[in-house]
Amino acid sequence: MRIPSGKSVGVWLLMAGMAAQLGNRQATATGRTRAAQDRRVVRMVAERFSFRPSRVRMQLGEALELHIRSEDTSHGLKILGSGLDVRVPKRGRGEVILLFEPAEAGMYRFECSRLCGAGHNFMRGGILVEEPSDP
Ligand SMILES: [Cu+2]
Repeated sequence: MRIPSGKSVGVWLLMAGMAAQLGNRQATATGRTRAAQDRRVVRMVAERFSFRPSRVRMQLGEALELHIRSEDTSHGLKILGSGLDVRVPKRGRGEVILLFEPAEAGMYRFECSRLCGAGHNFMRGGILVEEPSDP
């Protein structure tokens, strides 16, 4: 398996109130401009011992905005080979938003990076980055 290198990524932690503000701002925007990069928003739930969804697909050239929250204790999400590793706050403490802009197509595996219990090693998934079908 080829491990692609992730590039140009930003991570920021938002508490619930700030996340709502971001949501409002997006809701009042009148569509994206031509120059803006396509952004795919995926909401993910971490709960012992899985991520839902555990598989995400995106196209090269898109930015993936992953909103992750926990339904129990704190978890982590680490995208292997990308240098990205975020802490997912425990239930009720908001969500973490991770921006992933891969430089290459391929399968990016991710896993929980905070020891969360007996099934911790099963908390895994993958982001499939596909070449656009019509370049
Ligand atoms: Cu874990």
